Amino acid sequence: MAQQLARTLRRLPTPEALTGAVVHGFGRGSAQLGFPTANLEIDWTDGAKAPAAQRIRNFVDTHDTGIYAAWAQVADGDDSGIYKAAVSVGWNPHFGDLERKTVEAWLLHDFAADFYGRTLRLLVVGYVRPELKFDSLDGLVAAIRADGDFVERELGDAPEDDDGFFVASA
Ligand code: ADP
Ligand code: RBF
Ligand code: MG
Repeated sequence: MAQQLARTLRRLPTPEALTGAVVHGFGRGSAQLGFPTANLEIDWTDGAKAPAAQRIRNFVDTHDTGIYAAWAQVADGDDSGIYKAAVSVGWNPHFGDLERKTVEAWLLHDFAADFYGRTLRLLVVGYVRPELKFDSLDGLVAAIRADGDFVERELGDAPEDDDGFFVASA
């Protein structure tokens, strides 16, 4: 059932460049689902913020919740490669216990180590599908795997218009 989920890549008018710290979530990604997701720090306070924090807030406040396709880089980590990522934005309705939206990126790459506290750069290029509640955990797991396959297939070899957003690798 989950595999029949309709996916299209709806390109954003201009890619969204998001830069923020990787924070801890519920620890559910790897443990329960088998997919680690790097959760982006979001500043929920009102008032003035640094430009990067403001950009993340604007993104979650104005964009549809759902699954997005992105390019991603842990610029200050041991592995600063630029990789494709399937990004979940919203409420994780399958679990239904979030008090705030999250932005979580599953980078389609095997990292040798965790990168909590590092800076994640996300260039969000398109919308894939809405977030859903599934009949079972297996349904959600199958959908996430298929999202990864979809993003892997739909994005090219390298970001086309990153405008110098990604930091050059050493
Ligand atoms: P949490 O709920 O704390 O986000 P997860 O189980 O989702 O826990 O694991 C996420 C962490 O795993 C990330 O913050 C990152 O440090 C690490 N990680 C390792 N490989 C990846 C990857 N390919 N994509 C995303 N995060 C990864
Ligand atoms: N959570 C949902 O509740 N419904 C979804 O449809 C959903 N799709 C996801 C797709 C991808 C590619 C990723 C990485 C996550 C998705 N999630 C979804 C979020 C998932 O519940 C969350 O990453 C884990 O709970 C760990 O925080
Ligand atoms: Mg996570």
